[in-house]
Amino acid sequence: MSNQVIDPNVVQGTLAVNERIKGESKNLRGTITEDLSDEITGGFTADNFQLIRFHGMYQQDDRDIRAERAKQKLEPLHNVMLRARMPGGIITPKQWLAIDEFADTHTSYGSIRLTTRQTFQFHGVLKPNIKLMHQTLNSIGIDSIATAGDVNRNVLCTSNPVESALHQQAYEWATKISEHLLPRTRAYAEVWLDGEKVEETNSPVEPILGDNYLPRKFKTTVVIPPSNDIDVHANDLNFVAISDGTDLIGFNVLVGGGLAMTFGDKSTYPRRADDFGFIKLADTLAFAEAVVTTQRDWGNRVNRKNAKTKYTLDRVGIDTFKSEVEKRTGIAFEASKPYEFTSRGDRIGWVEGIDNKHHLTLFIENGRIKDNDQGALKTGVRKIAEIHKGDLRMTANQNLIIAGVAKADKAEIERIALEHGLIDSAQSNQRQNSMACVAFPTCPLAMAEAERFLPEYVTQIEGLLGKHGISDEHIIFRVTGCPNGCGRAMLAEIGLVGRGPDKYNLYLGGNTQGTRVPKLHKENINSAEILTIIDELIGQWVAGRNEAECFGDFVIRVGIVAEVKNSARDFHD
Ligand code: SRM
Ligand code: SF4
Repeated sequence: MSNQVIDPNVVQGTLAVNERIKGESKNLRGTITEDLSDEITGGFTADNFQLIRFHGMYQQDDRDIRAERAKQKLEPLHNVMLRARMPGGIITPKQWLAIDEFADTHTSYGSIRLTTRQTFQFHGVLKPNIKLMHQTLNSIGIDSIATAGDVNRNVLCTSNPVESALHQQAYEWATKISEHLLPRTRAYAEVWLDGEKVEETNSPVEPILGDNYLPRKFKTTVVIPPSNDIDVHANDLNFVAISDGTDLIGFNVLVGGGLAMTFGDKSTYPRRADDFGFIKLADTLAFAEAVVTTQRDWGNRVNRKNAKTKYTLDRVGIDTFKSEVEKRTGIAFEASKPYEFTSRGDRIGWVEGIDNKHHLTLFIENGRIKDNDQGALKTGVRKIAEIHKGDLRMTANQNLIIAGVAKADKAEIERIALEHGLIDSAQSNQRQNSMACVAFPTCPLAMAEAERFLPEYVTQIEGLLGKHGISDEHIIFRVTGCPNGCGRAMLAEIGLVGRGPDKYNLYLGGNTQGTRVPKLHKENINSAEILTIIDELIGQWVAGRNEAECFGDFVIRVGIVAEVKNSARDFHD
């Protein structure tokens, strides 16, 4: 009889295919190098299709031309999307100029796409240019290690440049956490940077992530209240900055947020993160590691749809998970310190920091930086980068901050921004508080349009706000092209989730602080039907709201949708 001890917190069963792929990958090397020199296909084969994700890339093709190529008996025009690692989203002007040039010369879309996780993506890089891309990035101090795959992803940090001292400290922790949780394998350097092949003799190679890496993707933030601009409840692990007024003294730790679901599978749901308690600053890395290793050991490796930390917490119980983290650190959580979130959006326009520097937040619709008929945004940002002496900051709302501008340089930067359509005083609050994921044509999982659909649709919502006499107000409105939730519609006051061409589920009832998951109101309806519903609801809100009551609070108070209090129990009710 076997005397193996079965851990009751581990799901038993046949392991998911990805577990074999990771286990056999020689710590993420696979046969990527061999695939790179295969000129017969523009794509990556079998396991390597998954493994390149751990190096920050996804294989894609342009879905607008997929059917046409199939008719011509051609394989899809394979290319890769790259996502850079940028803890806290900070990039220097010199780095910006280099990525701007690469986007022009080596990507099929000629754009830089700012993401909802404070970094940028290149879309449409062909196989012969992939190595050059990594080497170009490396030459300016940027990599794309672990921005995708079953690892800890890009670590977010509140963009706030105003309270510069506190931001600097929080940013340093975001960077330290990112570095601490990175894979230790040298696979990235070997495959992309022609790094020397060194036998990895340590066993395990990955002391924190484990040689099978994590059961699923893992997301971490450092947030500075009262701004919740990085949306903590979308993330597995959050460090809420607590200060004594001047300096950071520690963090409240929130665990188990996440927004994805699968239509028709009630065991999946968007979920808020739970409050575990306060930790001292010096213990931050120990706690980050303990949460990650607990999820590593207890996360579901049988069913990837139930593999994220949010499901582990609901399966084993919050108290069990929390005690395990305390056991692994040898330190108990203290009672949480009080804090409050009051906003989520970026402050578009100029603000002055306590360091007397000026900061200009540019609203970039859907994060797409490109020159086209509507404006020369890309040229404008490049011209600013050519003269700017501070840094640039990508926000988790897909916007860009020109940070640290001296008073004497303000006028010239503003002139360039105005000239290139980067500042538009006619832009409504509604537009500035609306967001969509990428979806078509690059995302292989998209069921409905999102990024290409949003601008015109927001114009129609602006019309409705005008009709009801509240043009200056806004409702947090977000669209995602499928239920994976990349545009964070599952934390919006009005969220649209794509089901098929011009078909969406309509969710209502998130709030302005980002602390509530919305609830399904109507299923599988088209955008015109949704507009009629929104029109009627805005009318009711204007007529019946309490003072300063946001749209999401109103629809719950008057019973249009029920409040989601505990996702596992009541999201699908
Ligand atoms: Fe995402 C997959 C784009 C933020 C949940 N996401 C994808 C892929 C890579 C499609 C794929 O797997 O082939 C999309 C590529 C589209 C393209 O062409 O660029 C994609 N996700 C994005 C971005 C670019 C959306 C954007 O408009 O900015 C965001 C990049 C973030 C980054 O820089 O790392 C992005 N994704 C998110 C978020 C929001 C967040 O993290 O704040 C979520 C919801 C939060 C969460 O994780 O619960 C999110 N993406 C997903 C999921 C569902 C994960 C799950 O728990 O099941 C997938 C699919 C998957 O992993 O299987 C996915
Ligand atoms: Fe693609 Fe869906 Fe994510 Fe949108 S939400 S980018 S459609 S995976």
